[in-house]
Amino acid sequence: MSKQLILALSKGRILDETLPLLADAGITPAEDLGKCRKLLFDTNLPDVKLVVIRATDVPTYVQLGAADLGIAGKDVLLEHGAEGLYEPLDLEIARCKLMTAGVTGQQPALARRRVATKFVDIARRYYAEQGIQAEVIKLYGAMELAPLMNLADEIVDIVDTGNTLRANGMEPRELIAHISTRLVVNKAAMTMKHERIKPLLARLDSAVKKRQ
Ligand code: PRT
Ligand code: MG
Repeated sequence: MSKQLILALSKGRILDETLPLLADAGITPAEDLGKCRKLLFDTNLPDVKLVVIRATDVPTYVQLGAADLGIAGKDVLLEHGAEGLYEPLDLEIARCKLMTAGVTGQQPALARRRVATKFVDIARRYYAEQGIQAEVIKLYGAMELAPLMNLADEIVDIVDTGNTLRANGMEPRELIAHISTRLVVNKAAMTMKHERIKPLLARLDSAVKKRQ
């Protein structure tokens, strides 16, 4: 096993909140992550490298050991299943809620409900637990559009301020889960590279605690 630790970061809004947290933990990329098209970066720590990838790919990289550690939203981890991963740390960034939502004032369909989402596994589990029959429709973006276009009766999506829903004539309905960003660790790496991973976890843990 390589002596380096690879930490996989989620691109996008999580990255924007991750970099200041890493800086608080004393971890800084050797180059500006935004500036170039590179995806693999050295850091100020000789044994830590960063890889910047699509959020939904982070659990896969860590699960299969291509990265030792990863930073990903709980929504992504819930949808992925995240077997073969430890989740030792809540980084408490990019907080939001996974919710059902529908057209404002409209009653949810009583019989079979059509639900548009990119979180198909989460949605199937949720509606099954509620004893609601649901036909889950996979979309890759702009879930808010689906009820307006009569593609679906309801959506399952991430809500923060609720502005996106309101702007599209929709309202939040049920809370499925509170979401925040988590640190995940490959199970084999946690054992084989424990001496290296332990101090990194400690750095991140104290950076999170310092903010509270
Ligand atoms: O581009 P891609 O399809 O990969 O996903 P994306 O564009 O949703 O990714 P990105 O970069 O936005 O980051 C997604 C991750 O950030 C999620 O997995 C969450 O863990 C976390 N997060 C935190 C959020 C939000 N807050 C958030 N508000 N992800 C998305 N949103 C979106 C939401 O989808 C909706 O469109 O913001 C809108 C809702 O915000 P409000 O404030 O209008 O309610
Ligand atoms: Mg995006």
